Amino acid sequence: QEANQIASFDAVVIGAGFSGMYMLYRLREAGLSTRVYEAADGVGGTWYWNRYPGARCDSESIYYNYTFSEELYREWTWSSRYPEQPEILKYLNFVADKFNLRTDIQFETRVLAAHYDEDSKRWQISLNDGTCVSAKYFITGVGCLSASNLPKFNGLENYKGDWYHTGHWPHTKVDFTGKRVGIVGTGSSGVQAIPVIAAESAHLTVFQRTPQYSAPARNHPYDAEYIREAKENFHEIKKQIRESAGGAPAEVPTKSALEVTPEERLAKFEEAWEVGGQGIFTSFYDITVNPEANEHAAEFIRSKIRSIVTKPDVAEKLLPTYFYGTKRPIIDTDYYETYNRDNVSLVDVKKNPIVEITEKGIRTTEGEFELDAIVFATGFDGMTGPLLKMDIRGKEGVSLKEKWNGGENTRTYLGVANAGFPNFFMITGPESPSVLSNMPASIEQHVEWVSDCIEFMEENHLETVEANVDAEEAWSKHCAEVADATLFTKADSWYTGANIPGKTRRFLIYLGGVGAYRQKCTEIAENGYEGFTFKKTTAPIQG
Ligand code: NA7
Repeated sequence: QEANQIASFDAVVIGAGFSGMYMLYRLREAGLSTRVYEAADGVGGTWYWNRYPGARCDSESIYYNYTFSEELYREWTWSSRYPEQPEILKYLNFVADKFNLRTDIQFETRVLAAHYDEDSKRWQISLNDGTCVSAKYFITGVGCLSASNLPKFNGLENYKGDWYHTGHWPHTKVDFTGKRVGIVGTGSSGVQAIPVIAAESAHLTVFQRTPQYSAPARNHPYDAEYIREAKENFHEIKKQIRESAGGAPAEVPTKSALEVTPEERLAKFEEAWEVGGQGIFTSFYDITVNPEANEHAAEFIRSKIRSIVTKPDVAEKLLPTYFYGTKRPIIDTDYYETYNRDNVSLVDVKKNPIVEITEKGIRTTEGEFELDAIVFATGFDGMTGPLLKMDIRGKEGVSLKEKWNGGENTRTYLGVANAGFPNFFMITGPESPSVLSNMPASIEQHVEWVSDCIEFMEENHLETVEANVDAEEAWSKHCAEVADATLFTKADSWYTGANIPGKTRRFLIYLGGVGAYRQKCTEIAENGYEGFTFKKTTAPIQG
């Protein structure tokens, strides 16, 4: 036991977002003493930090919530199809209040390290206040997109204006009225923020490296009848969420984009465009696997950009060329339309890269742009970033970083466990469906699987569980094979790690679908947790 150890728990969970909150709820139900550590001063995770103008969800709200409690589902009412960040944060606070979760969450506390002690068979968890706690089970609910990426631009320290990162937005209102603002990055965050900042600021300069495909969200308030029906159909919705490929009810495409007539194809794309949301992505089953099918969807969106953006030279700069959908497909509210405003200009930083940040603004090879404020919408070190920010060490003192060998060898068993790391579980870790699904659906599945496994261990007086090396290798290989059959691996995106200089390129998301993945995990548990090794308690059994 370490000198500064102040407490011991059955389980320690990191993060009080969707994952950590539900994990706490389940472990409490199972009678385990549990402590959640959260760096922020409130619950919400992603929805606590990402407060930038225009931040909203791009999964439909009636599916983007918990389904473990029918009472909760009936008590909460979403205002619109794609609610804004404050409403989602309010929902998560509502959940924390309803289930009285805060009493077991320690806020403003960051976990720096977690080391497995082979003698006591417990995790020693070090906190940023210099203390340490121990736990039998160590569970991360740190999300896939919580380690923000601020590229190393020369001279940022000299900049006299204000600068922000979308993933760590201040909690006080940022007022861009009358200001010349620059925004770097046109991923989902940039595309959501650009129209809102453009409307508020004197001038907005967008620094774009890769043009993006985006489709209209067509967000709208829900009417009472729609909400009533959703609540009435709770059980059916829950079943569909759990069995679907993407974690939300959706029409399953049965046709190839190449087997229909050009008129039929166009009609299908037009319909998806009118309905709004991610419909083009799922309009035909081969959009993300067949380059020719993909090109039809890509060209459809390019034709929309040409028709929306009135200045042909600007429209030309906005035309994407990569395989549609292989970077996260974006949905927007007036994104392309914003380039028709007189106070918005677009700078192509692939052609004219950013050289440095100066005292007054951003200098590209084209010249200096004077700016009163800069917004970095430059994304995250996805999937592995949040886990590798901590010093997690398993057996023989081997760290996760060493095991994964800088990304060369990132492998997990089912995205939930790691060989060499007993009693350590990751919620939506690398090689689970995670970010290519409706997140709350994937989170609930993982949390339930992990808490079932823990309950199984407690009932059977088992001391440790650990993934087997061969099971892990087979899962990792399977993940890669599924991904290699698609076009996803070809894009420079945070999906592949290509957005972080020096990061090994690997596709760390399981693409077999949420329903199939759930079935696989359930089967594994039913077969006595195939691929895992349990060890019995050697010490006298207590209580
Ligand atoms: P993304 O999708 O990773 O977008 C980041 C953007 O920043 C993207 O346009 C990048 O261009 C750009 N970027 C990154 N580094 C640079 C540098 N050095 N210079 C210029 N431009 C740069 O992050 P988001 O926050 O928008 O979205 C993340 C996820 O959150 C999203 O997918 C949803 O799942 C929710 P690039 O395309 O790499 O050329």
